Amino acid sequence: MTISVSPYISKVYDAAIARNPGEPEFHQALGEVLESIAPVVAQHPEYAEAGILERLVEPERQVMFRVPWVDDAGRVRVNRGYRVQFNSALGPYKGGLRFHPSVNLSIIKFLGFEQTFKNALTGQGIGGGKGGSDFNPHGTSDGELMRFCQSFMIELTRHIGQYTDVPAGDIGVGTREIGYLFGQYRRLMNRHESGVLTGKGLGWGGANVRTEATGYGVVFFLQEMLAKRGETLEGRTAIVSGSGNVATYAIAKLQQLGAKAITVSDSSGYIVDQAGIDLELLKQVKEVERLRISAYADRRPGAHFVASGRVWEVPGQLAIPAATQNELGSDDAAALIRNGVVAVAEGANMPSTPDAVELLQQAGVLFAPGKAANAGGVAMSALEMSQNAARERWGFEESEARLSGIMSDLHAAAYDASEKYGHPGDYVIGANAAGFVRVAEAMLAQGLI
Ligand code: NDP
Ligand code: 2IT
Repeated sequence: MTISVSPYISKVYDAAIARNPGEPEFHQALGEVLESIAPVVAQHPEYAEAGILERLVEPERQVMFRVPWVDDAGRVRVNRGYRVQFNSALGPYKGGLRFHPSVNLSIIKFLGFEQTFKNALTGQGIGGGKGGSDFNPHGTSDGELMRFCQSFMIELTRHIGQYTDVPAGDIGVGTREIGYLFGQYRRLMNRHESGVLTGKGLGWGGANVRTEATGYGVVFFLQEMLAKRGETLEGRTAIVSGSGNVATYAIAKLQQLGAKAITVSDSSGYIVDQAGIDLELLKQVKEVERLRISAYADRRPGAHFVASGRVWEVPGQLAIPAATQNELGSDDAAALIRNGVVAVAEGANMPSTPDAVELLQQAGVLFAPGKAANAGGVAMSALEMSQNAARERWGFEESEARLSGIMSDLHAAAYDASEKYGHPGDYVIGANAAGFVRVAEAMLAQGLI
């Protein structure tokens, strides 16, 4: 993307950097969004007059708290908990909780900032927020995990509610963790408030297709982008990183639509399986037995595990980074381009560095940023909230059809905005612009908030 940024935008950006020192991921997200909405701000002087950008880059509320718990050896452990409530102009704060040792304020703020525009783009009534902890779920027992979740929720309870803030899962937080969190919330509040958390189990308020929604949504978005160029997924080979919730269900949908994912990864390395990833084995290794990904290769003839190197060096026409932020850099983008990649769709949040995005776009590769491509998860969370409020449960097929419709609308909104603001087919500009306008208009209408 080559666009010029106005002095107003530069001033807001510089002030935000100075006010939030030592937060590189937050700075990166600020830079990406502020740069790409420059054409919108140029057409709307009223946004500058109302100080919309100065307000948008400042979270409405940030909570950090101590989470004490006792491990199986009887030792006291202390983690740090976070909830950053970024923007509630469009609805209750909404966004996941991440449990990973790398979690810090910068990461939670970048995620909450991005979430605000992603959620706006879904067209659902949800604001943006994010939370989590530097707790490491790897190597902890089920009892330790439960005690940690209960302690975390004792504090988080004060800040959330179905009309206030509705957390869900993210890295390290799936249905098991949501269960322990929900149980503790219910106990503390003495009310069965289903809509306070999403990603619940199907037997206790969860929604069909929420588990699958992010991965399925990424592939629906990919399908829409390819269709715009008269192409399909059929017969394509995909390079996928990660091996958690998003990666697993992206691979599942690729298979259903006639494409083949040949890689998965985790923080220990990656798997290449030219026959196509065996989904049942992947789920057995990662979800059921919770092993490292190398166990997949031990049990699958023809597959091999690579402990060093980069998954992006494996040739394929599609790429879906679905692990974590900044996992795809400029060398990786160059390798993908060399190997003939046609499209990259971000399953993770901000997995590609700015240099990598620029290289891919310059090479004419279709590029879907996370806030568009992975928005299916949070969109389905909003539908889980609707079902909870109405005490209803929709069937799997109906839910999947709604998800597919939302991803198609979202693709159209991002594409149309890319055209409207002078960069047709640039989904980074399109997604940021479309999401931003919805939030900015609501903030303007609601006065100085
Ligand atoms: P999971 O915890 O289910 O899986 C995460 C995967 O990424 C694991 O394979 C993990 O490997 C790997 N990973 C995590 N951190 C790192 C790291 N620092 N370096 C290398 N590998 C890493 O998480 P999800 O699948 O839910 O989330 C994946 C991405 O998708 C995240 O960026 C998340 O923010 C984003 N996302 C998730 C949504 C959801 O609904 N779940 C919705 C939208 C976006 P290991 O086990 O070795 O850590
Ligand atoms: O990044 C994300 O959009 C999520 N982790 C899902 C958030 C949600 O509230 O479902």
